[in-house]
Amino acid sequence: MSLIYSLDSADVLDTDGDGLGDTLEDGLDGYSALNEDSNDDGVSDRVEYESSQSN
Ligand SMILES: [Ca+2]
Ligand SMILES: [Ca+2]
Repeated sequence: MSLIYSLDSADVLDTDGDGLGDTLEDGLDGYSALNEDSNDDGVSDRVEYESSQSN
């Protein structure tokens, strides 16, 4: 599984600026590539995503 959220690559678009690439967010349930806090709970998508991956 390839996790592409680094902005080091010029190929990664991040429209909402949360640090997760558009392609990654488009492929995940509950994440919007146009909203840095897709579920509006005050925690950015990147923080939630990294938390969900840290096992
Ligand atoms: Ca994003
Ligand atoms: Ca959130």
